[in-house]
Amino acid sequence: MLIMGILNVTPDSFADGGRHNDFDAAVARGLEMIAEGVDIIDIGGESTRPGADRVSEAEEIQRTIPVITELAKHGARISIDTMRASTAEAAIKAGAAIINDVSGGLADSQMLRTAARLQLPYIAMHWRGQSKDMNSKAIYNDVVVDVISELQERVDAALDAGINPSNLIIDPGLGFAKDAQHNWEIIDSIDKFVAMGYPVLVGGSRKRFLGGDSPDEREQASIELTKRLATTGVWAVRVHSVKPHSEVLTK
Ligand code: PMM
Repeated sequence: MLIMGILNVTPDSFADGGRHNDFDAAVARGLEMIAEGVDIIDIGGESTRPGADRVSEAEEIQRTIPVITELAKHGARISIDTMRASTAEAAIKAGAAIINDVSGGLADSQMLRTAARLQLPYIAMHWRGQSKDMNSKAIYNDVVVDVISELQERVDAALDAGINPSNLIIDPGLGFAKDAQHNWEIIDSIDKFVAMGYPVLVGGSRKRFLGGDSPDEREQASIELTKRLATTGVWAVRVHSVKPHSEVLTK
């Protein structure tokens, strides 16, 4: 299982916001992750925590592109965490190799076609709407059945847009329009997502459903989750700390 290290270059992300919001600190953290053996560095300039406001395209590009350019020079495999086709394209030009779109192509009508044209891996996450009001959309008949069917719609849209099936990666979107119970039900049935036939990425690290009062208190639960997912056929986990997660994978 691969480790995707989170590098949010945002002043307001829920877990590490404010700590890496300048260029030097972001690059330093990226280099540290490379030294720790990270497989992919996921760089984002727009917070998606519940209730977050959107940032402008210019701001998103200004935050992420210099950091991508610098870390790509050091040989890092980089994904760009963006819902915007324009930002994705700029990031790819700067050296990113994967597009991580939390909206699965729903936020920007140009995204799927852009990803198809760029012929690079594209991560489609399950999403029901912008972070501002996503918590009100956490209503399901059967969360596993519903999320799989909505994710399958995004898979079909991606393939229709010309994305090569070998470039498609799926993600159930833990914490996005889902309450704690929903997230745990998805984790309990993660094999059903794996059975959809595409590599599965899971991003649970330090999210609220893990319990605890602060993101740091959720660290231990995050590591436990990685340990649990390691034997399920999941392709990669998206995590804040790299070393503790790679350690449980090698044990
Ligand atoms: N979660 C966040 C942001 N981007 N991307 C994917 N593919 N999957 C996720 O679960 C995901 C994501 C929110 O967490 P953050 O604020 O720590 O980045």
